[in-house]
Amino acid sequence: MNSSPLYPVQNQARAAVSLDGLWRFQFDPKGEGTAAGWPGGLPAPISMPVPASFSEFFTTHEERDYVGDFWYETEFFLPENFPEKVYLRFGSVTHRAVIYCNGVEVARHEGGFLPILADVTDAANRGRRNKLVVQANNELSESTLPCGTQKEMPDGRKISKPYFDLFNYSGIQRSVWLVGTPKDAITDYSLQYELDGADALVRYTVEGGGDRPVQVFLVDAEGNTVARGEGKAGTLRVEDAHLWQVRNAYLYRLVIEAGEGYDLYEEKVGIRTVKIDGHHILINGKPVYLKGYGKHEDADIIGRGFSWAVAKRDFECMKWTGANCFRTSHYPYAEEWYQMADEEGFLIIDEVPAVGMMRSTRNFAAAGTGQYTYFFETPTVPQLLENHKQQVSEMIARDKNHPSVIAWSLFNEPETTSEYARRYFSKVFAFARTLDPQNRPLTGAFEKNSAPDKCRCYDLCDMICLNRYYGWYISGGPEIDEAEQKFRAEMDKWAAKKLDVPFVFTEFGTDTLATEHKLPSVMWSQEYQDEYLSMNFGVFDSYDFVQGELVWNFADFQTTEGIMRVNGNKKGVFTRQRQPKDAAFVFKHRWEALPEQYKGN
Ligand code: CKX
Repeated sequence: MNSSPLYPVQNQARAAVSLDGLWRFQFDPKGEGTAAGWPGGLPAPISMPVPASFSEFFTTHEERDYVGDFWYETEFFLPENFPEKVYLRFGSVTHRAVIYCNGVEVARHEGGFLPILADVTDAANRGRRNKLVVQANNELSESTLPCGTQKEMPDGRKISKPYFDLFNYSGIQRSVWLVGTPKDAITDYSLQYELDGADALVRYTVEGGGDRPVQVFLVDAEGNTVARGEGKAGTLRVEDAHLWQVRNAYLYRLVIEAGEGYDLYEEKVGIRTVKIDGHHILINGKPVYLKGYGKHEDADIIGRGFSWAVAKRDFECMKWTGANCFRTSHYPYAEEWYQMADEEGFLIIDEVPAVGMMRSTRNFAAAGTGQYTYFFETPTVPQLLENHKQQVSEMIARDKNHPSVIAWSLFNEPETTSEYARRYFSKVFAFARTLDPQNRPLTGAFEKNSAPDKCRCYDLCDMICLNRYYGWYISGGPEIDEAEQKFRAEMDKWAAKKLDVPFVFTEFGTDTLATEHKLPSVMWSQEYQDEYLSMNFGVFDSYDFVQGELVWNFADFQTTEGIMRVNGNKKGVFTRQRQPKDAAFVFKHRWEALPEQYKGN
């Protein structure tokens, strides 16, 4: 992000015009575009919808699996009477981008899952159409997030070799806005909550607005102003506060005004506290057991592109199973997901795109084998660390005001058994601890190699998240009883450590084909998925410190091709078309019966 993290709004002081629609697009396999003058306009473009991943539209391997530079282009009209400052705001461009307005570079950004704000006040012409060109690139490396590499084929074409288990979808996958603000705009705000009997104290800070007087109003759902503050920092007392609760959300509107209507920013906010107390995760002082999913932004045709329709269906399916939480595995999602979670009372573990920190293109198979790849011992680590910190800070800046966000996940399944990893993650955690005004818990998801007697990093976490596949990658099918013994043996070792933190399973699951039934069960059948789940539930229920279960995955999703992937990862509880497998009914049965405060005493 290049400055203000605020989501675009439209009001008497600000403009927000959507630039979503049909753009133009061109591949640049030799990386010649910049020298050939493409920043001023593309020579031979085809049409391309925005937002969407480009891959799923094409009918050839070369286009679908394309790796390298690619360009987008569109025009926008800038009205004469638009507010003084003019920005282009991209929800994200994957994985990196240079933005040009009328041929002039206005922004560049590393990282494919967080916003880019380009100031085009000088570059854009009022009363005219303006050309907007984006140079993007989707190559992976060990110094950028997520991690991976590419392979050059005999014909010179590159293909992606991710160290992670999701298709390397790329493009302009989130909405693009033309944003207008006053010159001394409000650029950010932060909130902290404290409950005082039936009242709530809301501490706020506001940035921007120049020297103008700032006023802050809190307006309830009926439109009544319930608290008012003056100045750029202050405390609002909300009498008899209506709290935002798990699966029972209540949202106020926070209105910030600088000067007399000079600038106005407003957003929905929810009053709630988040705290870890021993083994418990407390929301508003009450323990909550996390029930839900590891997800992906992934759907037919649009790939990783944001769609309100897909998000709506996903929330309806999640609610139907009785879930209350999801992890944004393995990257921060489009902001609209968090807005919907705020409305629905869902809890989010928000994850930075630190996935693939183990040098393996099949790390799911390597996990648990003890394989060690010296990942944190290479010369590119300092640059990786800088990128990691940058993305943690952009994620927290973007998402800090969402009541749905209850924890920050700083990695998924890295190597954690060496002193090098320990040094690396100590720095990431120490940095992250300085960023969140609400001091939400920090965590990360550990795979099986991060065993209780080997892992050097678990004590950095306020809550320990485990990804475990006993009965799938380890001792599957006829060996499921042995899987359970091994699983319990590991859990006993964690128990023996007497760690005073909650544990949450952030992954467990089996690949299951929706077409496959077999009695007695075999691996990949729906019957096996159900048997595996009941074994896992038995283990979760035996340990008080297990305070949540997020199954892998909400829905089947696309991955790189391979002998262990049948047109993608099939661990979905729902199909990729969001229809239930048998397991969805198993979860519905269990989660509807489990009280929100399960294991709360
Ligand atoms: N965890 C043993 C990371 C996810 C994968 C999942 C899987 C692995 C398992 C690690 O991104 O999809 O293999 O299903």
